[in-house]
Amino acid sequence: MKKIAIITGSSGQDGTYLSEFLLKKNYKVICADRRSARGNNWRHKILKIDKKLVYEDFDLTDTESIFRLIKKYKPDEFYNLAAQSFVKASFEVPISTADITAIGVLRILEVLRTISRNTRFYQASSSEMFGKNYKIQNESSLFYPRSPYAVSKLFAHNITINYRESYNLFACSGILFNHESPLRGEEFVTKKITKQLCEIVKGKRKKMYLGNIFAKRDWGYAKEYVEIMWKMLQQKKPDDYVVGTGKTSTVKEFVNLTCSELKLKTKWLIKKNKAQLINLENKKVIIESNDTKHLRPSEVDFLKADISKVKQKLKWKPKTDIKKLVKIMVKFDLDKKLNNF
Ligand code: NAP
Ligand code: F7E
Repeated sequence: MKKIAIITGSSGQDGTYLSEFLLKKNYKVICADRRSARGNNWRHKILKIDKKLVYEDFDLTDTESIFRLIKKYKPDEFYNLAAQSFVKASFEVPISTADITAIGVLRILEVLRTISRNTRFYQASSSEMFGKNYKIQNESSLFYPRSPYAVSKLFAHNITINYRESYNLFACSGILFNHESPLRGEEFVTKKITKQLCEIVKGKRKKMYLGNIFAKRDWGYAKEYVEIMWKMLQQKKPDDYVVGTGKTSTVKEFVNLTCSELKLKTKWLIKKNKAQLINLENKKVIIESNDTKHLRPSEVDFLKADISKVKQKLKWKPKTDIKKLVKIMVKFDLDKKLNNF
């Protein structure tokens, strides 16, 4: 008998890599998404997994759809990766962000406690919950969320722990730091940088605009982070784990690595908070920073994971550093070669 796993948000970046991972482990994988998210299934097609998955319409704001889905499959494992996941947008649509990203999780937990108590549950928690706590962050660090997204994720995180403790559900949270890949959405800064700088090199774009280039993030490779989601659900006891690389870099450093990968000779001109990146070959400005459109009402300036627990207890550590990650993303955006990502 194949194990059954339901993945919400399966059409997103992590959902796609997790679907591939679980198929390799011989699971029956149920992809629960809004129809609009599925579109032409481009991510699943890139990994050539679209024909192997079972698709179900689903919405985190619709309790009945959650109930029907869980009743139909009684899954062994349930991975909740769906969310309004873009921090900047959460300031524009805070209420729907909370409805999806916070209350959506409670809806799932309520259904599990009512009709499927043996299902093991994974919640996609986020390093954004640490927010303004600017010390290296681990499972016991203080949470200080700085956006409607982060506040919603913190509710989801706490309610997951509460259902574990109150009803003995096997419910775990992975507190994942930023993780990227060629499949990352184009609204996120890493994908925006690699894609748009590739377009500049190919002569398809003149300039790009960024917001705060001094924010620091702990960037890892999404493809290798999905293994840890599965590992958490294979343990004897449910628990929460911080997952990251333990290194941190600024957005500016990510730009520099991308330029160096593209062999672009550049120089930053920095005046106060504003910065411009000059292409030294033709003296043209190719990046303008501090663009108000991309600034947030409140920012998270520093994220860096302490991954001692996951290393020790789950015997997991990241293999891909930021330089290698940039190489993988640039290669994809330059040639659109679909294999081996
Ligand atoms: P993603 O690519 O944005 O995927 C999230 C998916 O959730 C999208 O396919 C989205 O589809 C879907 N979704 C949104 N609202 C929904 C709703 N009401 N009902 C059902 N599906 C809905 O995000 P990701 O990078 O793969 O991240 C996966 C999860 O990990 C998210 O929960 C994210 O918040 C969390 N996380 C990500 C990172 C990271 O660095 N990638 C780090 C920590 C935590 P549509 O909106 O198109 O329907
Ligand atoms: O921003 C700065 C921006 O949108 C990273 C999500 O997966 O990771 C992600 O959230 C940093 C921020 O990711 C631009 O202000 C500068 O400081 O790529 P991002 P995020 O906000 O860190 C966490 C862990 C999640 O859980 C989320 O779901 O880059 N930045 N200029 C910019 N960011 C964007 N998007 N666009 C810019 O032009």
